[in-house]
Amino acid sequence: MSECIFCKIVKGELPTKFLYEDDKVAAFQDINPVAPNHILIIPKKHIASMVEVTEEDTQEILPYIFKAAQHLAEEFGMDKEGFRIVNNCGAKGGQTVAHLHFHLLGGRQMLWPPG
Ligand code: DGP
Repeated sequence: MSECIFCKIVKGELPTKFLYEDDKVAAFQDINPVAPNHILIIPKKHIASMVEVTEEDTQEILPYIFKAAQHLAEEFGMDKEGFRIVNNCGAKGGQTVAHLHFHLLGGRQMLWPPG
């Protein structure tokens, strides 16, 4: 778990500017943005993926993810134009970092279906 790159970011071991932070979650720019606004929102606690989320997490952490997303959407002017939140889960879901994270995407027209 100490090798988890997002845990290292949370611990300050990889210099990363937080765009939002509270006791439960942190948010920062994606290193490989696919939209003009591409922010990752993560729990500070290590949770490998959506399937590892416990009932306690749904009460203690997930509300803070939504709070962060709302705050950031407003701050970056996405609340008026619209935005997308994505969670990739597991291999077929396209997850590449095994620490739960939500992509907050905006600043361009989103397409459907996603690839
Ligand atoms: P996913 O494919 O859903 O697991 O998304 C992982 C994202 O994490 C991907 O868009 C790139 C991003 N990422 C990976 N390593 C780093 C890092 O060290 N810093 C930042 N800011 N983003 C990272």
